[in-house]
Amino acid sequence: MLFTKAIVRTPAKSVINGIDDYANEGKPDYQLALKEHHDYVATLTKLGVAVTTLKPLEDYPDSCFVEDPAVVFDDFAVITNPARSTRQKERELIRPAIEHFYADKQIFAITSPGTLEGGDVMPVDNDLIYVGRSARTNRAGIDQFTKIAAKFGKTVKMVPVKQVLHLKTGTTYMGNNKLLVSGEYIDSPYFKDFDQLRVPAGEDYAVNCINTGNGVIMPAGFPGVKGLLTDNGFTTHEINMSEFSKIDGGLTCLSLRF
Ligand code: CIR
Repeated sequence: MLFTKAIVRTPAKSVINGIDDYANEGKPDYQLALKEHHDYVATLTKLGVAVTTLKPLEDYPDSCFVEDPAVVFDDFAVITNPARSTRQKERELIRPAIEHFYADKQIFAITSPGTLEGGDVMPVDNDLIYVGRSARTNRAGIDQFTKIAAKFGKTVKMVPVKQVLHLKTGTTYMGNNKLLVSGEYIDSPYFKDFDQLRVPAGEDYAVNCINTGNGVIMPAGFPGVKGLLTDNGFTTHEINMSEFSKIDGGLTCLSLRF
């Protein structure tokens, strides 16, 4: 197993008003989003992950995307500083759950003018962490994060994010030097040392996958990516993500994994 625990937050009814900067496919259906979220939790659980489910927060439409307000590692956690005003308070609201699991460990925080969202943080093996410089994560945020990570022997490499929301909207790490890449990250010099699994055109959304170490969770309906993963020796588990994709959310965004 690459992680044994996960924190998720049930979508609130307000999820229909989540930020939609990219997808432009209409509003999510609340009931269907709930069902998809339920299937997500069930799949994690089936794969041996102990899932903690936090209560929905009506005042925060994007609060089910718990990956963004915190970043968690084995030995420390960081409360981030989401860039968009409607997501700012999520940092305070995730804190109690982080304090619960990191009671005997150090918890840090990114502060203004630094901004950083967890969707931009992609740890790989060997104590190396890639962090996207995006519309949501700025230089000051990355500088703060780099200093925190250095205390734990981790190196941060900054990668520009130009065409997608977060770094992990464009690439996710599958372990063993295998990197799923789409769009701007295909053959990118930033990732030249990885064994790149190139997502076929038209299936970019499915680049955002989770390797549990016990099977890869991927969005349903992307046969090219499924084939790519299967050919590389991964067992896949598909989840319908139709409603979260309408508000730019991928699989990784829906959990904190540690
Ligand atoms: C947002 O725009 O903030 C949300 N609608 C989607 C957040 C997706 N999070 C992620 O990729 N880690």
